[in-house]
Amino acid sequence: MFTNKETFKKVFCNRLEMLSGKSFSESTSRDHYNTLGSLVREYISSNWIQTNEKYRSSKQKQVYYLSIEFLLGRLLGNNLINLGINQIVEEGLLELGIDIKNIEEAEADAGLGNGGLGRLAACFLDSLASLNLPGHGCGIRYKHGLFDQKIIEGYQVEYPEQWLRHGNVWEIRKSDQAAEISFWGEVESFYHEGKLKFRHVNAEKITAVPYDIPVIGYGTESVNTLQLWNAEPSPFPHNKNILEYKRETEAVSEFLYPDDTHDDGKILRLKQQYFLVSASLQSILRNYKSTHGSLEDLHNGVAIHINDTHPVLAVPELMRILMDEEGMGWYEAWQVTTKTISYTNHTTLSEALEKWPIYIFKPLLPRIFMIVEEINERFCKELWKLYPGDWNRIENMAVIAHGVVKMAHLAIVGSYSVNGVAKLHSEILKKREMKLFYEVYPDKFNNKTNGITHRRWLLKANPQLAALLTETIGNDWIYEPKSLLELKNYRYDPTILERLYDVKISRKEILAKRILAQTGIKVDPYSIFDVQVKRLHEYKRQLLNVLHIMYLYNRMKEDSSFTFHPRTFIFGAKASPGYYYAKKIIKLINSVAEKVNSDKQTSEFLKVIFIENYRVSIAEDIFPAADVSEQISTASKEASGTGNMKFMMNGALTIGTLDGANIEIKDAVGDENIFTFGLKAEEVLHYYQNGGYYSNEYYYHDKRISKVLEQLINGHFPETEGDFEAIYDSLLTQNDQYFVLRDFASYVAAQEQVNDAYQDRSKWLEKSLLNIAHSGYFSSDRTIREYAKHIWKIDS
Ligand code: 26V
Repeated sequence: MFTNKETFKKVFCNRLEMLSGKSFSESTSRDHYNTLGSLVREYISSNWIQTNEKYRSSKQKQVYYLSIEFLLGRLLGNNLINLGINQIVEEGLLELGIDIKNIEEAEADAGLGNGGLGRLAACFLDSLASLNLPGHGCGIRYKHGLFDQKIIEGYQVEYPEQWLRHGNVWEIRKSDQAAEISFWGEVESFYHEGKLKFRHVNAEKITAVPYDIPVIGYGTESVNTLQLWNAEPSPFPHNKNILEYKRETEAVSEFLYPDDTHDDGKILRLKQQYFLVSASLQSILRNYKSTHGSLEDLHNGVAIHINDTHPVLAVPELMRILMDEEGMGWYEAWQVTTKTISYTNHTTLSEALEKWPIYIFKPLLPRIFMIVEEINERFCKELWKLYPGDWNRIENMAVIAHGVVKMAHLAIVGSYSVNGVAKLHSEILKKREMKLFYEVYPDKFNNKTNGITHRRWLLKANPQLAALLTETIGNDWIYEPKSLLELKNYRYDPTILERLYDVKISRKEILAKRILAQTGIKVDPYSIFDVQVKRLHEYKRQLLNVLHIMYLYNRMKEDSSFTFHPRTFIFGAKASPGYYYAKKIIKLINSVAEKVNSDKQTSEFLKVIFIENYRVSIAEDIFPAADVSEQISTASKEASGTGNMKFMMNGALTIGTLDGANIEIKDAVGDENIFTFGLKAEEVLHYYQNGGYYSNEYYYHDKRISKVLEQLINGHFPETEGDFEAIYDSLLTQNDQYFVLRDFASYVAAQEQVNDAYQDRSKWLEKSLLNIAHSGYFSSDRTIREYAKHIWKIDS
């Protein structure tokens, strides 16, 4: 059906009528989207079946990537490109008078993630399939993804997201493969053939129903699977109120990451984690057993990867199944488990490290808790042998201590590989956060620097740049992104550099149009587009960016001869709904935007834009349009970052701290092609350990700082009624935990370098070209090859 335009058009029109029950002229973009989606799904269905057949018959080792988040975004455009049918489809539709862009816009983003961690999982799926590797995702089919953000009078307001409202063409419900998940109840012991055994009784059961989504690789025939679990009432409910039971059950897959400030929210989140793990393991083991029989050699046929600690209950759950259902003894089960499970850590922020209170964990998951207790006891005994008498150390390393279960400790003890996501982050894990564990298990620890799929973030998001690259260096880079290095040969070629400039301008025009439509503000595509898009968090220091803008504005007002190359500062950020302080920063960005954009004296030079509801689909219009990439976290805090790589690949220059993968970006492009500033990780960590930082000193000694800080509280922003006092206090009274004032002067200086560098157009373009040329290393294909070879031991 996709072999030529004529056949495609015919099939499309027939299917459209059949599916929508409308004539062509009555049909809408959504009808077109559903039609095209269903044709694509049908087109790949035999490959999907054959891939599964092949995996079964060859007994090839499979990887299962367990993740509480998969931030997929839209699938249609990517699937068409990966199948190599985008051109036929686009042209065919055009002949029917349909613009494919409108069809793509009809697809809702699958926003089943908060940010970096969830998007990484989505990039990994694309790379696994494109490298022909047998790797599958296991997740939760949340009814509502990450909230929709509206900005009302400068404040963030959240609305429930509704991606499934119009159905989902990509999923197939597999009710015959449902699994039962048990909560609450008690554990009963009994003897069987002379052995002490345990069983979970009086449990409340819920049903997990899988929805399969095909994961289509670029130019390959294999189609992998993302299996998302939906929580539904079991046909055999517990003896409780049926309505209450239904409501509680459905809540398990209703929302991504429910608020866990209260115990109710905590229970729900732990339920989600066990739900994902238990359903996925039942399915993985059922498949494995159907081809291999016994589970003794599970680790030779299956690798289970846990994306952060959220799925770490895979450790005790696998133990439970192997012992209680398969009859293995502890030792044998532990060998199999710890050879099967591997773990990635994504943050060292202590507030993000999961700890579950026993009073919540034990009643909800009584048998799992027993197993965790046993893991803890055996682990502590081992430690006692290694460090006799060192109570302090053992207490610090225990899986259960002071009334909580430490999920990161369980992950390290229960897995064979622990990796960080950038060189610096992995070193910090080994030398600081997980030092004690590194001493016991030096061989478990390794680094896998993150990556992004160049297919979505370059080939699809920036077809203008992709075409220029292919014309210049051929299309090898699509298959082997390291070939982008070829581009270096053109660094002094004025024709190529000017074409690169034209591409950038054309992408800035596209974004400018979107901004105009959304905000009514006209931005100049010839200004520098300086962009910070990411979750709003104090450590990411959007505040440093805004304070710098306030300073630029002040200087212009004080001194009319002070000018610079016009700059458009663009922000996109969602704050966690309960994160009071982060919401104040969003309000501040919007207040500054209002002031600056409405001032005729400055608005030729300075514009500030807050893009509402930042998400994957909008990101695809933002990265290609950026000149400057803001990666300004407090050094040591950003584990890796992946937005930094998306900007780089689209030719933006980074202004950043030596944090996360910024360091590796700098090593790749060279000092002249990046703007770094600020404290180093060592210095930050030294301050944390030894004190010695007094933010007041910076306030008193730097007039630029005192002026902007006073403006937060002196009525400079009318009608903000004390909104920014919390920011003022955190910087001064609470001594500025993220070193915003400490790095301010150095950030201003780096921004001046950016401005100066932009004046020399060909030099800037050369830097931009070199960033693109070196971005191949940051393709998730490289990352996935490393995971496949060194951790999972899988082949295509
Ligand atoms: C979670 C939370 C939750 C509670 C309060 C504060 C807080 C702060 C941070 C987080 C992040 C959790 C894990 C995460 O998303 N890490 C991100 O993973 C990306 C992919 O590896 C990486 O690029 C980012 O640097 C890292 O922050």
